Amino acid sequence: HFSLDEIRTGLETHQLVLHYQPKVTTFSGVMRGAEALVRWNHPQYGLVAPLDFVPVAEQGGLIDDLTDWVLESALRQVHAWHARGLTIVVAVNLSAKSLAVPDLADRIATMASRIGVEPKYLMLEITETAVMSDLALSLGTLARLRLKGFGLSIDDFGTGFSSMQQLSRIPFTELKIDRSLVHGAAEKPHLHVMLQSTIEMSKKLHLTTVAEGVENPADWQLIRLLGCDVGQGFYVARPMPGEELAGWLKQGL
Ligand code: G
Ligand code: G
Ligand code: NA
Ligand code: MN
Repeated sequence: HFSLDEIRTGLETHQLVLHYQPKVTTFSGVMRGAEALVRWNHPQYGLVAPLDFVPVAEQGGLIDDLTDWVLESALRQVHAWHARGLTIVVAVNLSAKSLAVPDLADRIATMASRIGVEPKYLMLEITETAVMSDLALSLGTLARLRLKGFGLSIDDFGTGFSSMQQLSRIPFTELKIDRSLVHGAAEKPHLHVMLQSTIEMSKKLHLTTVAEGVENPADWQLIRLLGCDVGQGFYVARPMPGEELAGWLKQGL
């Protein structure tokens, strides 16, 4: 595992990269957006997965610098896509630790305006567990982000224990159903039932519903049938470098 100093050096020497995974409308197959996923292009170990360094950055107080780098890069990328006529929304993952910093909403708004991206083209993904672990602390930041016009997505939904009542207090615009409820749902009745009721609840809360971890055509057909708005997963596309996305789009699903 990596030390905080190694990660800081990686960040400062421009070794981090973002890959983007398409989020596609189930109805028409049109790409709605893309989720930015950080990787560390390590000189010795090659592409290192976020789980091998993001938690260390969170523990060691480096997460705000890392998040700023991710936001800056993702906003520049979405600006470049827009300039080429590709009007999509970019999604960035926020950790619970970043939400606790009071000026986060202002920092993001300043950055987006400097780069020239309207708030509606940035979606912030926050896991259900991160939000619920300290709702009082996160709520202010989330409300400010929403007021400024950024999208808010509740990520990995279905792995935590939040109630519909709690959810309705947070100004989310999107709900992403965790892949543990999606993968294999076409063949497993218990998953099918949980997926269906989660989609129904999301619709009652007027949220855009996204299924993540769609890996095969049967699960893709099922989420369409159940009225899930958007799908994401290896069946649609793997995360890819930003420059490859336009080419992938041209090729079609
Ligand atoms: O891309 P991959 O499946 O390896 O991502 C694993 C986990 O790392 C996911 O839970 C994802 O949300 C998280 N992750 C990816 N990119 C970022 C990032 O830029 N910031 C934070 N905080 N988490 C990220
Ligand atoms: O927790 P989060 O939703 O941010 O996780 C995103 C991670 O899930 C990324 O690391 C991405 O590589 C991974 N991922 C994306 N699509 C699929 C899929 O269809 N199946 C599996 N198992 N993982 C996926
Ligand atoms: Na995510
Ligand atoms: Mn997820």
